[in-house]
Amino acid sequence: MPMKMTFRWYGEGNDRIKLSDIKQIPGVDGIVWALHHKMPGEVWEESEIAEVKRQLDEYGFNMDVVESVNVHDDIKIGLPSRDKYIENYKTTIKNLSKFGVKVICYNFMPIFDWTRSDLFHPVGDGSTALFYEKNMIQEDYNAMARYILDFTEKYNMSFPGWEPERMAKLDELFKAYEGVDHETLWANLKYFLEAIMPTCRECDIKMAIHMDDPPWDIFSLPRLLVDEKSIDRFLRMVDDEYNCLTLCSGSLNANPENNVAEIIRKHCDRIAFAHVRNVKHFENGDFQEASHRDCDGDTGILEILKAYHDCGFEGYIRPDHGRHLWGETAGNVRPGYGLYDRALGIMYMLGVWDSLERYDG
Ligand SMILES: [Mn+2]
Repeated sequence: MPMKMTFRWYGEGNDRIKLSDIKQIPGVDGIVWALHHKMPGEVWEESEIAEVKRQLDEYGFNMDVVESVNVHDDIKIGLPSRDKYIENYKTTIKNLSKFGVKVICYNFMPIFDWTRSDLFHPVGDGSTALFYEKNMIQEDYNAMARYILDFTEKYNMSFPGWEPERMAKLDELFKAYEGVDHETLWANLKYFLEAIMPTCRECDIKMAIHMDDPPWDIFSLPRLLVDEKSIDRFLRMVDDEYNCLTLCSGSLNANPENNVAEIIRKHCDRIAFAHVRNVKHFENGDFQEASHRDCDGDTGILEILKAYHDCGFEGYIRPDHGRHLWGETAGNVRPGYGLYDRALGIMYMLGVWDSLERYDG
């Protein structure tokens, strides 16, 4: 069984890319999907899942991977109301299992999901890509939230983890997280996972936590999944085959100290889902996302693919973000999620993989 190539799609009416376009990318078997209208904590109903299944069936795509079922803030903060939301999460897991879902990607980042300071930064060849300017993301969380929310409002687009309903209450949220330090957050993550592991086993669904992006604390909020040591701790903390990783090479390698290929070799059996992305570092700590070609960034894409291949990786894989190309621009493309560069990324990854299969035993 080889690795399984997938492509992230935001759903009918929410993504300009059509399933019929994705169908023309060689090697894609599955769509990484979600019910993006759902707020964290809500139960995903069978009828809603069935509707997506109907759409994917038409093109012969599987729906094995969901990204994301977001975790309610009360679970991360550790409020008494968390048990109610954990019950809802279990119901969602059970409903998803009825449609053959195998992996749930999620994250445990307080308040903010992925964070960037420029969504359309020039790459230098006429294309643009996501950019992180370290100095801009220090103190003023409102300024950064404003930048992202202005964008989503202007282009009538919502980003997972950046729900306007949640962002409107930003000061309140920061207050609620007061006192939640690294150790509290670890304990709350453990509580959540131990509560849902029996359901995951019963439903044969792996929970695959996404790395924190970027992999360091921002705005004094603790972040946990940031390097090899924290990944070791996470896997040991709940040592269960259903407690897995979404190993995101781009997120981890935003810190140049992280050797992604080494982490893959160490924990391949617990990686349920691989995000492959290339990042270019700047000396002052800024970083920019790059094409998947190894030499276009510093992440070591060839080493990463070789590590997966050597380990006999059979999990799900997808190109993570891409640059915006060939007319893709603010207003007609989801930042990081255009069609073209992700399709090029797939062809690069499959090219490397096919060569490894043939010439590298
Ligand atoms: Mn990722």
